[in-house]
Amino acid sequence: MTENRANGTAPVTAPQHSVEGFVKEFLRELHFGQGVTLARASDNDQYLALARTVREYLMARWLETLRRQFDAQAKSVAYLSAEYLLGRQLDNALIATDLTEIVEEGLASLGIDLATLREQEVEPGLGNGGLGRLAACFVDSLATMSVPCIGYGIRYEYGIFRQTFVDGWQVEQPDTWLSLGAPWEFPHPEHSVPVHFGGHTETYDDGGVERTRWVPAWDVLGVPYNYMVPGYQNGRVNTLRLWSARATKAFDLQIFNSGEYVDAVRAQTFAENISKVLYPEDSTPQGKELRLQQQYFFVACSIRDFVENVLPEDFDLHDLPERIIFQLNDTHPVIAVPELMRILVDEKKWDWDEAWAVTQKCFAYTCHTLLPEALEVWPVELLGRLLPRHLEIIYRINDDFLAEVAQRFPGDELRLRRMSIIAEHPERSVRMAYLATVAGAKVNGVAELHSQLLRDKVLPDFSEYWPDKFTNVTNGVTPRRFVRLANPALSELITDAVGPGWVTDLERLREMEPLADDAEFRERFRAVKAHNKDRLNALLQRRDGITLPADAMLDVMVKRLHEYKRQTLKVLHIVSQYERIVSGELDPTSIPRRVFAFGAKAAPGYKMAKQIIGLINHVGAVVNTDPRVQGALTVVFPPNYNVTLAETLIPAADLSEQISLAGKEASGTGNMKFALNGALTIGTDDGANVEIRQLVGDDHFFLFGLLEPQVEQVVAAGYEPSRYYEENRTLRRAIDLIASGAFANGDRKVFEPIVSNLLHEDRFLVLADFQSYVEAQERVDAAYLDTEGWTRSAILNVARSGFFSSDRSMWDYIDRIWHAQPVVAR
Ligand code: 7GP
Repeated sequence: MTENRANGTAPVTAPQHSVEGFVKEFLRELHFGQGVTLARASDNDQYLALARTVREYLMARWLETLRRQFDAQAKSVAYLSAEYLLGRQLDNALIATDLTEIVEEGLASLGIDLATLREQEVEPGLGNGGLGRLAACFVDSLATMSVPCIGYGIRYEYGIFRQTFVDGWQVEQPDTWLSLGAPWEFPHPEHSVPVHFGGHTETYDDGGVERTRWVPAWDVLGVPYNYMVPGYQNGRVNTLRLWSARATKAFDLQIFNSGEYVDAVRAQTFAENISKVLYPEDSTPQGKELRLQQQYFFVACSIRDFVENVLPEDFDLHDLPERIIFQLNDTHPVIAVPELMRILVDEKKWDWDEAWAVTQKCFAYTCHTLLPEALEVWPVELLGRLLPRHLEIIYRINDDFLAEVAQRFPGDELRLRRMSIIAEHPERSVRMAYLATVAGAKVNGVAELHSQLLRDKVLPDFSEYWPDKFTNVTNGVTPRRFVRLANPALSELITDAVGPGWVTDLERLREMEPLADDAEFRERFRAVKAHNKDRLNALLQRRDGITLPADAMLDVMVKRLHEYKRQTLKVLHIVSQYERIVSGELDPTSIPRRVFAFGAKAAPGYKMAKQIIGLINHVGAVVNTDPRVQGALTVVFPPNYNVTLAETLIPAADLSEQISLAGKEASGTGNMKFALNGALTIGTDDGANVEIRQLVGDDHFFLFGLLEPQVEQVVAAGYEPSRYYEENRTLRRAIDLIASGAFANGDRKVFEPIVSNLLHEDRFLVLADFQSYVEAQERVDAAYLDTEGWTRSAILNVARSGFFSSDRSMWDYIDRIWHAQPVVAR
């Protein structure tokens, strides 16, 4: 019996929703939970007691939600994701329960400042970037929409590294997010699940039927940790279940018995390594064995958990597709496909075809990339060693599939080779995206352009073979965290204008449109921006000792550091403005003062990305202190960009930089957060920028750069970046300045790799787009000088971006892929 089956017990009631009720509970938690008196409590004690108090308010709803979902026998979404970039939990729980004011007042009555306690929380950074944050937005939306969902993932002991700068260069520190206590998690070791690895397979006679069984060599335990996913003020709380690896008893006993105490303890560490650390690569996976162990570990636990603990005991698995859809968040969980087949065929002893028919209905696959190097492949040697039975199953899936293709396209050998799940070169390996496509009921991209390119360029044979399998669901972001929580001042203004309903029905922002023409409203909107800039300034001073200049345009580029995202293009623009100022060509008082804010982590092994971080910081050090600039340009790069920083940075932004090479950014979700918070976008025709521009209108968006088909042509014609260098004087002078060592105390070698890459390779066409970018930035400057016009555009960006709510994304998934339904009150 698990908590999922809880029913028929006495009702659980939440503490009283009042200041007195809260204070009573809070003191009880402090005294009996933390074991301290108020007088002796540290900030951390107070924070932990507060977190536990707030979660008490959610507990009754959680139990009630589980009971209702169980009773309704409703279809659930099992979101399988190796990453969840959640952000801090406290504030989200407070807005979901509508407790913020009560808590503020209650704490104040005890002489405690809520803001101080908020700062104690270390966000669970269990993701790298867009993919992980999207998963967090999706589970938030499903809870708010009352749709049954379990988010399954890994409880990494160390999340994404903490970034520091030493002399401007990135240095990684471990993220010890659990070290001061983890008040939001509920471990359930009694529901641990064993997971097996290695060994071999053998066949045996099962009453005249030949069957296969897997004889694994070692195993670990998956311990579930449950987290609450509260819906917004709707009385629902869904579950996020993250798995942590532990050594099994059998594992260490064996060695203990042999008297090897030290080896036994070491073996335990070996098992627990599986959930130790998040791989910090984003969009360029490393084919590391531990990563495959992580992937299999969490999906094996999750499927077992759903089948054995969530479903009723007597459930007939033939009906599985009516009760579950496993949504594969990129290819990381795809090993779930052969795992379900193994359970049905080897353990439940079903026929292959019967099992395959059910399996195909239980999975759907979302692709999040267009970069060929980001498509996961696993060497057959590795997969076979770690999961021998799964490899056999994959071979069989592939054989059956290719036989089918051969029937439809007789004699088309090349096609078979192209479509095979097994690649032969450069080494024999399993193409996980192909496996996901063959097994999935649906395959989707994450923005219109991306889904189209996915069909036409990444999986063309498959989309020809199964045209109906492919669909699009444009990404979205949760308005709870990214507007309501992150931008209270704007939220108040919006609520004044359209009422409170927008938080769960974001299209209602449209009703604000006429107010763009109201001078008084524009004044209030500007006051909100100014307030948010003050708030950012205060945070950066506290956090990093950075002071922002007053009255400057805030131009922001925050996202992972990747060459395709083209942070280098923005640096070149900054350097060229600087060069033009110091050479006397540009009068610094003739342009609006700008702060160029960056936030970006580089994968620790990605050398070029780390170089670019060094360059940004070194350019900043020179530009910010050169008196000739007269404060017209300021570069700031606060380290360790994360969800928490985003929540203060994005609401303050005037300009959002979305400047990837067309055809490379699958969607982007930062772009949506900025538009919703009233920043204008300068961007290429890429990912969801395309849809943002269509919705907000060309007049309120600064478009530049080659279009995707043009990129193809330029590359096909033999792209020569040096030609742009030679022909464009501004560009040449900017690059020369970097090459001269001006940003490295005269040392020409420091940034030589960047310069030479730009001049001789430039895979992402930075130089080709430079001129167009500079011209768009000139339009930005001119537009910003027209204060009223700019504000009008900013308001229209907010009013027209309701489409980008992740609630809408969820309805699209439900409609096109999942066919699940909300469970409403009985
Ligand atoms: C990202 C994409 O780069 C971004 O464009 C998209 O908005 C986001 O997913 C959510 O769909 N991809 C990743 O973060 C990632 O790790 C692995 O992709 C293939």
